Amino acid sequence: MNSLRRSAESGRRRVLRIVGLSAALAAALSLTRTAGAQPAAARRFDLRIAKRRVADGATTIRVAQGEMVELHWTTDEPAILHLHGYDIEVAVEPAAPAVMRVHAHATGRFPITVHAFGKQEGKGQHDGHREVTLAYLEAHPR
Ligand SMILES: [Cu+2]
Repeated sequence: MNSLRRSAESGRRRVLRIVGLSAALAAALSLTRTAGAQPAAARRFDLRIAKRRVADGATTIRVAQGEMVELHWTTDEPAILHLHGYDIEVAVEPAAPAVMRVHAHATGRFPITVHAFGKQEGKGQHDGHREVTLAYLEAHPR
């Protein structure tokens, strides 16, 4: 009877130890992830702007919440690109492709607009210029 109780006790302790271990492991994993020592493989999307729109038609980029996403932009004309919501702005030129790197932590549908075609610098966003929506980033809940 006594030994039975003791083995039940040690079994419970073992379970506790395993739970503690996996918690530590999870903490270590999330630490390396936030430290960026080993960046999670990003999902890459290639987008080509031609004649002031996204060529090849794919204008909705669907990802899952929490994914690392890379939008690789090429263009036939200088442009300032703005991903709304995440508020990421990049300048892209024919000779200089641009990458938007997004950790899709927030769900929703976010427009990617051009602030200025033909300009290399985009100071003063939403400065009265009409924005052209090129595409949407959709981050879906897991
Ligand atoms: Cu904008």
